[in-house]
Amino acid sequence: MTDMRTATKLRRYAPAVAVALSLAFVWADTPWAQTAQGRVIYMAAIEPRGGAQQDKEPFPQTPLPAGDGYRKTPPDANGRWEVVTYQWSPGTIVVREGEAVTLEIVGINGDVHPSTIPGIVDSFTVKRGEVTRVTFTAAKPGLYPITCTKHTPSMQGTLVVLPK
Ligand SMILES: [Cu+2]
Repeated sequence: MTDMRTATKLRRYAPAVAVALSLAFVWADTPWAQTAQGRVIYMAAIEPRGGAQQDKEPFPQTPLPAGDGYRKTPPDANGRWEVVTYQWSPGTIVVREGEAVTLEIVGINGDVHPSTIPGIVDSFTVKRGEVTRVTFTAAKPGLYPITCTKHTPSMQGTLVVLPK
């Protein structure tokens, strides 16, 4: 009889339990539930841009270094030329050995940035209009490049891990 009653109760509460479980999963998926760990360092993928009128400032013929990190466009129909570069902002970040760190990186310019911090984080991707959180504990002091493998060579920052 006890088993029967338990089974009836389970059947009665099953829908409520299902709703509670699905709400819990929805909540876990919302950005404000994804708590950052340790110290949060805010970064952005940016694309500083400059340009000039050909008649005032001639288009520099010297090519920029190869790689998608630099782009120079010759004068358009109105005589305006432009130059851009992709970068991390800030370019240098400093943490302490043993510190738990979260990089919260927003994509501002460029559709996608496939990236790595060799020896610290194998790979992560920053997308425009989204925030990517990269969490790690800096185990060993040293200098580590923060590299976007698409926008070479300019989109490379430095992670400085200070000894304790
Ligand atoms: Cu990039």
